[in-house]
Amino acid sequence: MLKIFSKITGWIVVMLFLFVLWQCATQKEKDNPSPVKIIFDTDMGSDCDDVGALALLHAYADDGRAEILACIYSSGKVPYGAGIIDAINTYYGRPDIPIGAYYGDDIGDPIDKMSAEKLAKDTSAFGNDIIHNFDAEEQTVLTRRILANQTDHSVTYITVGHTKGIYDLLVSKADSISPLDGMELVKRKIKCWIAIGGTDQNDYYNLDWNFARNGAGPYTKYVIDNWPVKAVFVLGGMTVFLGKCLKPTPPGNIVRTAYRDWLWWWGKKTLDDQRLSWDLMAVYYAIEGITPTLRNEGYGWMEARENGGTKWHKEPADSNRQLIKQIGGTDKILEEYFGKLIARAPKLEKKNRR
Ligand SMILES: [Ca+2]
Repeated sequence: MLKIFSKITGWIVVMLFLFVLWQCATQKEKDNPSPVKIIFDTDMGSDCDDVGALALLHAYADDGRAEILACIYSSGKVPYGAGIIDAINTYYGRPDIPIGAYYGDDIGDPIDKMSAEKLAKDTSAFGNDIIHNFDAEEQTVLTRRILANQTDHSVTYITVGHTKGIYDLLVSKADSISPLDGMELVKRKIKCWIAIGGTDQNDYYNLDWNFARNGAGPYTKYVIDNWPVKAVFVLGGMTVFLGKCLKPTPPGNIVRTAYRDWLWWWGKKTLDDQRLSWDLMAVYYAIEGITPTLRNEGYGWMEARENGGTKWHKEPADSNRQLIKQIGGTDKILEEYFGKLIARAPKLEKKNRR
């Protein structure tokens, strides 16, 4: 009897020891997270949630949880997106983050809904030295160079806009930057593509803004059909509203200015009227993975038509295609969480490009 008792006690002690070890390990990871290496590809200027998403990414970078390798503005129709990206990066004390842009004008929102030109040209207020897309490096030259210099399978590529940037990368040829063509470079260096786009509906083809509209359809189809590593489609943020959180921030805050200007354009609304948060969800998932506000819908595949939208299928399941959804009833939690992060003062001092 005594023998059995001491055996059970010994087992409990071992389990407790392992549990304490696990707790220490997860706490250590929490305290010293290795930053997620990010390329952030956006249709900045079309909607203020891109601004919120980049602000969120900077907040994670301030906490040591993200490293922003590059920002890409892959929608050229309103050619001042790169300027706003530079203004945001400068505000957060990271004016040297490389910015790439698409030089064409066949993709993207044709309407400047955020006074993008005015914001990008207001360099005395925001300190940016990129104004027009042509001031930024060509997008594929930049993505190829950034990827070539990273360790294998280490980069997370986020798209919160259209698919022209990631398409151009995928079809790029070997060159003086890398002997690998785009497909091989992606296979070698990118761990995952995380996108805001597509649908979880099984009964119709969704013509969503990022994947199907604004000239993106054919590029989306190619990328979705040929993307050689993991792709995660994130759906959510539709009823997560932000704007009020920015009211206490200083007037020189580009995030606040962009939300204010976009809301004013959208029917003379103010920060109190707020704006939804699609794009922030991709950044949130990229850095934090599955949290109590997100559900893993599992593997499947995204069907894309050239000009007919996308549709998610659960079968046959492809382990390189995954759908993540916001859990219902979590809007307020996310509003508070995102709101604190995007309104927080930058940890680095504002400085101009070296
Ligand atoms: Ca966007």
